[in-house]
Amino acid sequence: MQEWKPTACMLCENNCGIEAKISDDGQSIAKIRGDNLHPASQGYVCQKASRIDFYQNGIDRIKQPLKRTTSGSYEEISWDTAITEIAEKFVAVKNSFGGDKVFYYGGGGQGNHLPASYGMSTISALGGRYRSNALAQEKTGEGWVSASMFGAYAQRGDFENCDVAVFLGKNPWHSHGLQRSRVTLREIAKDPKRTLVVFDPRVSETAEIANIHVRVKPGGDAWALAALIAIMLQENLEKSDWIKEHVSDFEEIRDIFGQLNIDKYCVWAGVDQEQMRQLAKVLFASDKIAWFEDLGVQMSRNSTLVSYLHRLCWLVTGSFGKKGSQYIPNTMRPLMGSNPSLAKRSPVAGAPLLGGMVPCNVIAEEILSDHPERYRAMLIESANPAHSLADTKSFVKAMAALELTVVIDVAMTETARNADYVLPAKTQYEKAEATFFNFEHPANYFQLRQPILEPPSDANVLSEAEIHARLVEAIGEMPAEVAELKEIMRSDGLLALTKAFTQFGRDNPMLNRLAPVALYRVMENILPSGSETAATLLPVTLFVAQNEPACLERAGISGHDTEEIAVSLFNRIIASPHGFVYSIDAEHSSWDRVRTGSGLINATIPVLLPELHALSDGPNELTSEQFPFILSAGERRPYTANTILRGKDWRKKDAEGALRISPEDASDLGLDSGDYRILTTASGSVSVVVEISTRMARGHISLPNGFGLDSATGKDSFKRAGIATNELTAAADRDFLAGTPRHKQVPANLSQAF
Ligand SMILES: Nc1nc2c(c(=O)[nH]1)N[C@H]1C(S)=C(S)[C@@H](COP(=O)(O)OP(=O)(O)OC[C@H]3O[C@@H](n4cnc5c(=O)[nH]c(N)nc54)[C@H](O)[C@@H]3O)O[C@H]1N2
Ligand SMILES: Nc1nc2c(c(=O)[nH]1)N[C@H]1C(S)=C(S)[C@@H](COP(=O)(O)OP(=O)(O)OC[C@H]3O[C@@H](n4cnc5c(=O)[nH]c(N)nc54)[C@H](O)[C@@H]3O)O[C@H]1N2
Ligand code: SF4
Ligand SMILES: [Mo]
Repeated sequence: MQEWKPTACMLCENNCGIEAKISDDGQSIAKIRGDNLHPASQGYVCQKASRIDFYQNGIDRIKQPLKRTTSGSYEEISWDTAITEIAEKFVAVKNSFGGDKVFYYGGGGQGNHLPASYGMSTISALGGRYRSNALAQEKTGEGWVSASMFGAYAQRGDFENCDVAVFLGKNPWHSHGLQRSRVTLREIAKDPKRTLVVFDPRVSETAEIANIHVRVKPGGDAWALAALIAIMLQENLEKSDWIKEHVSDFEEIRDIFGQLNIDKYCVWAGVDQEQMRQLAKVLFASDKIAWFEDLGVQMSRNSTLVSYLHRLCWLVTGSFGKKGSQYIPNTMRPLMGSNPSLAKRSPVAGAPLLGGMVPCNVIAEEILSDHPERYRAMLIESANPAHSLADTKSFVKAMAALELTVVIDVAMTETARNADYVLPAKTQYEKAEATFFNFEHPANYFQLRQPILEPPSDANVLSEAEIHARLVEAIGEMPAEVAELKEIMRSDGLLALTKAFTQFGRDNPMLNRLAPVALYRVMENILPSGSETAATLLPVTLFVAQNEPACLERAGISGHDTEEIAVSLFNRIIASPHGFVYSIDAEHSSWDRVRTGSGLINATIPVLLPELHALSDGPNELTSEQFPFILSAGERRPYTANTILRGKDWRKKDAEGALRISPEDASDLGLDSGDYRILTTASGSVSVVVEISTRMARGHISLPNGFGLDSATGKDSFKRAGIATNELTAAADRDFLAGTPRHKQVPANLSQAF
């Protein structure tokens, strides 16, 4: 067995640092342990980390470039043929319809964000404008609300130091999202001076240990939060001095909530009014409250409005910009744009491009129209939208309607199986990789993982950096400056290159747009072997050096000018395979990142006020005689990891992904665990295995996320494990503004298996 090598787990956004031992044949990851030297995870891992060889040696791994034949099967082609044909076909689409008709989807999963920058180079070379990824089916509403109130993406809470932790539709025991999640949750729950609060219709693993579990009705969060705010304002339980100092336009909010009928709202939310009043007192008594919203409210009724009400809770309780509360971290790259304007729209549906992204739920609809501005080609990378987006059937149909679809992935996914070309990428353990999910505060970290394995000898695979560099060259757009920059790097080093790159970029904006592929070509064979895919980080370090030099300096990264600081940071990244702290915030840093002009937080978002008023009409009934259940289509469980791990052997339990149902409902229907039933929604019908679970409330049923993948068993035969939830969902069932899907409340029916 070889020695331990530092890397990271890529099965969820935490990206815990791990150390891996490679088998003697150099082909597989044989042993895993938490990496004590990782600055954020500090040795922590959950039960899934040990499963990552099911990714590295996944059953559906692709090893050669593939082209779809007229019969629908795939033939292996050479890289030269693939690159030449794909470039020609993209250019033909550009010439016939315009480069903005080439759509980019994906670019990064839970553990890899470098491909997106390389992919955007290909799109920029074609003149593309429209893009999207999974964020535009979960976090764009939250991002836009944050941008409207804070002028920045304000999302994170300081759970380590809080006295009260509030989770809205979030089950961090399994889904994580905060570092060392289970350790932190246990510490809060056990400390009599601290309070763990969970809003969830289910007794989730987090709710189970919570001190206050608000068992809201599915989709009832808007009424629950509105009632909570109203209680605090009507009973003078708000932090009024803090509000005066930090918030603008709060009086309008006070008026709205001053008149709100708390009794009715609690009934509509399905919550106990006494419990809400007790919670209001707990919040008023605390000065350190950390909050986290996730899919339970973001893929839910009133999703964007709930993100707003959630942030109003921060204001009423004074939960921002101080220890133990909400903060804005100094990230390497902002995950989402922070422009609250609704002016930019998608070309066919006219949907606002929140965070610059087309809402996932409108993509297929736009392609399947006869509108002259519809997209004509798509490049899909590190994503599986034919499985992960609402209404699989429409997405597959949309792919077929395009002139060209190209998928870049490590596995033959459900999406790849519908593409014209499939390009095989190196895995995240065969190239240097990183994520921009670095959200810690006050000390923030970054980890560039070096490759720990060679690709299998029969695999003809490339990194995304190399694939896109070749595509941009074949399109004929590789910037001419590359040769000269390479010479400068060779003769005078990285600092000279950085200065020349900045200077050349001023004269040629295209060099900036294509910087990732250009710098990759400049630095290949010069950067330490294996690190070359990190080239795209140079402009990122310039960005951070420009914007946050004081935070870098506190972490010991400094220089005489921006380029020197950037180079110092870049060198540290390359030399720190365990990850390192690159930024330390001051007490005021979050406030410095509030970009509203006045420095105050905006309490009102005019577009959402009609929605807020409309709550007084009460909720629409979600169920009916035809569909008496509310299905949550996609819950995180111990052995789910989006669609990163394929097949079922990696799961230690729940291999089929059972439908969970309450004992009361099961008894009404005469059901036992292990029985099969037909589950029907307005979009489809599937056969499910049932598990009776005391976690579920009456009327609420739940399926896990990431099941229903079709793994190859032969050339054209597949085996499916579990339910592909998006065969049951509808793209039109979405938020009025962000377009985010309402997967947590799909009306459904259960009937006898035939
Ligand atoms: N094990 C595992 N971890 C993961 C992932 C994975 O696939 N597997 N995926 C990662 C990804 S991409 C993401 S985005 C995160 C998501 O992380 P979470 O959002 O925590 O995951 P979910 O289990 O989908 O939903 C959280 C909770 O919402 C509750 N819920 C359902 N309906 C409602 C409602 O109407 N109101 C409220 N308040 N709650 C409701 C559910 O009962 C559930 O407990 O997890 C990440 N981590
Ligand atoms: N009904 C329903 N639908 C959902 C959800 C739900 O709860 N319910 N959850 C949603 C959420 S929150 C999310 S985030 C999405 C996730 O869905 P997607 O964004 O589609 O992503 P993943 O399932 O994480 O798949 C990642 C893909 O990247 C590939 N990959 C892995 N490593 C590499 C690499 O190094 N290079 C390349 N090129 N590819 C690589 C994997 O093989 C896989 O195909 O699903 C969403 N869909
Ligand atoms: S799946 Fe577990 S070990 Fe892996 S990154 Fe997430 S929390 Fe860490
Ligand atoms: Mo997600």
